[in-house]
Amino acid sequence: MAPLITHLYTADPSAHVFEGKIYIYPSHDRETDIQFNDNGDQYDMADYHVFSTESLDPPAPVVDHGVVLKTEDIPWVSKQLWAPDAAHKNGKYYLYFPARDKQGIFRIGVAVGDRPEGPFTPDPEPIKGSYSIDPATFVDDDGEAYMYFGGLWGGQLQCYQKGNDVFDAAWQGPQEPKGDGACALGPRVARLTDDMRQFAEEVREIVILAPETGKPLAADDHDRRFFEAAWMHKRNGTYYFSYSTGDTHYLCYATGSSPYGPFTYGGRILEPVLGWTTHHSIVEFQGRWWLFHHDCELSKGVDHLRSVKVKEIFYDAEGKIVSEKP
Ligand code: FUB
Repeated sequence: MAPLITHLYTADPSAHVFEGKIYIYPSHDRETDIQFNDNGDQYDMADYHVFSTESLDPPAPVVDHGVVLKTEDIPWVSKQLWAPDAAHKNGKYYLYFPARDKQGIFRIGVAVGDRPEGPFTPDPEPIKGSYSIDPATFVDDDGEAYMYFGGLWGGQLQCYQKGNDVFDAAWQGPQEPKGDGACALGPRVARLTDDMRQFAEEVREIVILAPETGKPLAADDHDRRFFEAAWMHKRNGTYYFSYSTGDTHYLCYATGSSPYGPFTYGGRILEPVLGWTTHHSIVEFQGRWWLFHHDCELSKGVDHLRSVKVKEIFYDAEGKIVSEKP
């Protein structure tokens, strides 16, 4: 499978169908002298481009709409524009992005525009009460919008074990709960206000259950526990929460009957790719379902120089995600 975009390095693709086209909101990877570490410092991105295409099969050219937002334009940001997402509601388009604030703490910001390809004007402050990384926004059939977010290690999710408002600096870096009896830390969700610019409620932790026990996944279950890259899609009334397992490099999903969960682990969507990170989105386009993801083939394995790809996915009769047409 060839990369969709070859003139830039792009990663963490959030794909949406707006105005009958596919729009892709990815991270824009760049070269850096920063040494690789497990805190992710080498992912030192400084702006966002938006891309669009009219067809995936047969493939049509992917249009680069240029830079739509950059670090210098966002008053609260110090560095690291990581995985973004976008949403459309009330005639406006919203670009959500995580970045480190001036104190080095990841927050989530929003920028607003009139068109899917931007330009986007950032709010001067991050979303109040936001923390960690990888926002994914889902607008449900009833018009309510939810933001899913969170990421372990460099993403700082493990620093909030004492509460949403308590950043515990002792947990910074590549660490997380472990050992007998420890439950995996869950991704977070909050409903958004009608104007899509704030949380409408206290942030909640999502529980992912092991199907064989009905109990929350264990912290040591690195093949299945949430690490980062939250995504939500809905099919036939079922909510599919998907995510990366980080250090075991799988894309997995879990299903439930409410946008808040709990979700029951359902299986893998993608096996490990070349490169440390794996991150994705799932979107229905022209009656078929597509997995956007990234790998490091174009950079020949440089972990922080990634490229966006797409492949079709399928569902079996029970609604399980499968990679071949049943
Ligand atoms: O692109 C920077 C980070 O790498 C993202 O926020 C994570 O999901 C991982 O893909």
